[in-house]
Amino acid sequence: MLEAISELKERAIAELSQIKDLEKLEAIRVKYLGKKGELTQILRGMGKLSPEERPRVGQAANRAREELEAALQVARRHLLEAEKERRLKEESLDVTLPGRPLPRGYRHPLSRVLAELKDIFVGLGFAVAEGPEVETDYYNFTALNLPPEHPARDMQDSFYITPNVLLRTHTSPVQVRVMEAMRPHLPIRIIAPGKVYRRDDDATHSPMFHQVEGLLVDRRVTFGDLKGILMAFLRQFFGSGVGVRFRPSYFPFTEPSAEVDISCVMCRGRGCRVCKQSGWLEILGSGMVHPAVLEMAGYDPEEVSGFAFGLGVERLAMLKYGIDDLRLFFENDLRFLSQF
Ligand code: 2NL
Repeated sequence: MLEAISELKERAIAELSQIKDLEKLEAIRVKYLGKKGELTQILRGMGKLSPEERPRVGQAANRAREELEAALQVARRHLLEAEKERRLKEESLDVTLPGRPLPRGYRHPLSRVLAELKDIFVGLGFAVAEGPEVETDYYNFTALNLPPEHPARDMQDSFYITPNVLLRTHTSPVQVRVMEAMRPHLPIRIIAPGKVYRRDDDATHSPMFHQVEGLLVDRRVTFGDLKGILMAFLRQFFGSGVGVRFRPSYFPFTEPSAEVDISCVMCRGRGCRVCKQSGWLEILGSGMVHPAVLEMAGYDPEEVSGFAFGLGVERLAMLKYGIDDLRLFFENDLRFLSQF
């Protein structure tokens, strides 16, 4: 019987050394140590043994059980270890692989032009000022010397929230607010970029568009200063060869006033559809700040003077990139936007 135990143990260990997976291991455990396993059968047969033999066989059987259990344990650990190694190898990440590229984004053409305008004017010594898009009629009209009967004040032309509150129709109110806030500090040298709103909607007009206004207030500011700054700006934005002309004009908030034309960027002044055969493009409005505007903001027009100008960002972007329909800016069609 002792031989049978010893033989059984050798056989079980030999079988264990061959196995490749945990199911096989379990099968071996059941086959030898299970309720109906071979070793269990042997123990059951011990009743037939003599009292002298019984303890020795019992001890041998128990030791065989312990050894087998230990061998099973070792084999199980090896199998688990091998399985882990295999998975580590199979599931390993190659961190040196290049990442999946994200689709490239694009700057909106209006954002690009706006950024370029800011860069140029900051380079000329101007600070960037912002303010509310919902304004009182005082800041939007009255403080800018816009008379009560002016058409821009009409509900037909502007978006009113209440009789005294509306969406700003230009960024001038920002400049009025800065003048008030800075007084008596001089000079004031700012641009006011941002959204403005007017009741217009067709191929060349959008109810929301972007404006950049500029303002310089100091002692002894002249029309020559205005001309110098605008020439420097236009040459940087359109190129040093651009032709520029100043035409007398009228705005309620400037006196004298001038509109500024550049030589047509499409035909270089020869005459085309864009410039309506004139060779010139109207690009901005400007003038010396009206004394009444300075006075309402708390400045003595005998002591200080200033110039101001205003331009439309969409129009500049259309000329710079040869865009012929204003609505493209607001439709968010990627076929258009991905070109910038
Ligand atoms: C245009 C004309 C202009 C101004 C805007 C201004 C602002 C203050 C005082 C005086 Cl606070 N003037 N702004 C002056 C002249 C022209 O804009 O055609 N814009 C698109």
